[in-house]
Amino acid sequence: SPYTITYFAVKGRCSALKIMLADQSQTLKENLVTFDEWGKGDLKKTCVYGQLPKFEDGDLVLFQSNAMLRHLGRKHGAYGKNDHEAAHIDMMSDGVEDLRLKYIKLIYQEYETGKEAYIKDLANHLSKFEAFMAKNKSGFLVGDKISFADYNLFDLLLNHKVLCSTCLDTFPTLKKFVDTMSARPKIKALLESDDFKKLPINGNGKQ
Ligand code: GSH
Repeated sequence: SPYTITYFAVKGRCSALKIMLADQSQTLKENLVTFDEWGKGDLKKTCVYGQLPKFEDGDLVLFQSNAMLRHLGRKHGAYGKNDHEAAHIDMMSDGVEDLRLKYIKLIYQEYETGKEAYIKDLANHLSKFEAFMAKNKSGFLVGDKISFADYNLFDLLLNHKVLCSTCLDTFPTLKKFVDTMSARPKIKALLESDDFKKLPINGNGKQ
């Protein structure tokens, strides 16, 4: 497969993409960048927004992790069966991004002072995904087929289970979703692989 990802040795913003590619039976070449190497600045200068991850699909070079998810969603039939579904998939994935940004802010800016309040407020956010998914009945966010928004949500829920192991206990649909996603054979194999397990979730050791 022609896919290449260039990123730091963390799960971070690449793990949803890796889960998706594994589940879709696609191989991915990984270039790991150390923080020392990044600090030299040469690679940074070549990045459209001065940041990683960088994704390559043949001649196509992409920055922005959500653009990568959408590109792969389009290519691998994980972006709904019509425009109506695609719009809802966008809506859900943008909601995942909103929560991911809050999570990243907690991890990198206020872990010591903000964790308790974050966990207290978390149910308010998770309940929105719970309600939307529960209405759909298929076990996925939108339609009856897996989409990039499902992979994105799944990844963020895994991170939150590490932050707070009980956070899904009051959300049966999300809990079942995480269990079902984790049991998909190719996802299970990825999550249990040493290459994946050895990566910390975040770059500062907090989780
Ligand atoms: N919105 C971007 C995306 O989704 O790809 C965010 C990218 C981002 O925050 N990259 C961080 C980075 O490159 C690592 S996760 N930090 C190093 C730097 O900014 O110099």
